[in-house]
Amino acid sequence: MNVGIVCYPTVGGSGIVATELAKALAQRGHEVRLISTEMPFRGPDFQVGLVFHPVQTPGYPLFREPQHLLSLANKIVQVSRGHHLDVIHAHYAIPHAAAAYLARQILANADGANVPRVITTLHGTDVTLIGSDSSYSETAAFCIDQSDGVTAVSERLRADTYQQLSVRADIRVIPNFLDCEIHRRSEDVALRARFTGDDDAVRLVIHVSNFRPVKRVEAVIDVFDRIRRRVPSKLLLVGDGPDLDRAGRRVRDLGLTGDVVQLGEQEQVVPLLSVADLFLLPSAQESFGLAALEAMACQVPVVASRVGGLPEVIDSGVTGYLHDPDDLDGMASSGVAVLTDPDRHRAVVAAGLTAVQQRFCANAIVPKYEAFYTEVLAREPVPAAR
Ligand code: GMT
Repeated sequence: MNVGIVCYPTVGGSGIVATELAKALAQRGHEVRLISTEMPFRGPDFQVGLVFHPVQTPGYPLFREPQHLLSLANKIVQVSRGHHLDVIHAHYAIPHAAAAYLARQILANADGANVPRVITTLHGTDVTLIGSDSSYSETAAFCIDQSDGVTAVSERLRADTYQQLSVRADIRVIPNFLDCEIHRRSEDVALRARFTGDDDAVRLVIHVSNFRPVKRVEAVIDVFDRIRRRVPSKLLLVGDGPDLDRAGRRVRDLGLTGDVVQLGEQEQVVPLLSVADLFLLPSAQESFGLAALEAMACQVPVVASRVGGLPEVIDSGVTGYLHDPDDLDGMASSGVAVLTDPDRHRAVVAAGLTAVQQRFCANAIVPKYEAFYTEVLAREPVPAAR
């Protein structure tokens, strides 16, 4: 199949999932075209069957804002014409579903036959935060409905989409996934010693995110503060984003500078997760929580908020721990319990790893996307407007 995958290149789960899907589809013999403004974060090295098409958006003195939607739609049309795309798979509705819709209209009007089908994957904030904002809700709902197929990364996001947008499309749930060959614990003793100061008693707590407000990084620091009063520990902060400064301020205010290591944006998270003992994710919202899944795959127990799709990823008390977002004491208690009881730590880690291997590895999920493409291609296309 010829598949065009449209995604954001920036750090964020939707771009990572789209890129992993592109790599996996190419490995399985499909011709895949990755369409984005730049090579996505964790983008592929050279791989047969996978080509990157950058989107350029020229400025003009008259424009106060870049016309990205138009240049993206234009690029999709060109790639589709040049390479006979069967499917345009838009990851994150805004504005990718709109660009894909516009491209399909152009192709249908100009070329008639061989018009690719548009599939949109909803990732979370494209519905729950941005999509449902009254500045975008009408266009977001329209473009989602105009897709030939729609998927969501969790049951919760599917339900939220119907609740928050006037969408009628039949939404298929296909959960996120990992390349489980890559996401596996491989502990580097020297790296761990760098963070623990070679003190075996010190536990390593980690948080990986894009430091947006929805991640509640101050809550990460507050939970860590409660933990380190009871267990000697250090906190590794991995990532960058608008709230990194707030996190730094909170660290200073609480006098934790010596116990918190800021590692900035890191493309390779597996080595860091592999030395960690506990992952904190007290987000306000997570449609899925890919970061939690990555931690579980690397045998790190997760303490997270009971929000969005996280209960579909973490079975609280079995494969990790979920608490109400404001229950920072509860999160700290679960963290302390798992850090101070080696049997409990081993059991949670083993159950988490089994859950990942049974439900969330690429070999279980990528065929679901392939089957969905086939199903959508067999359906009547959404008629093009004239
Ligand atoms: O964190 C964000 O706001 C960005 C967004 C993204 O596109 O990366 O994350 C969402 O998509 C991920 C991949 O499907 C999910 O794992 C995240 O849970 C989801 N984030 C939120 O819902 C806040």
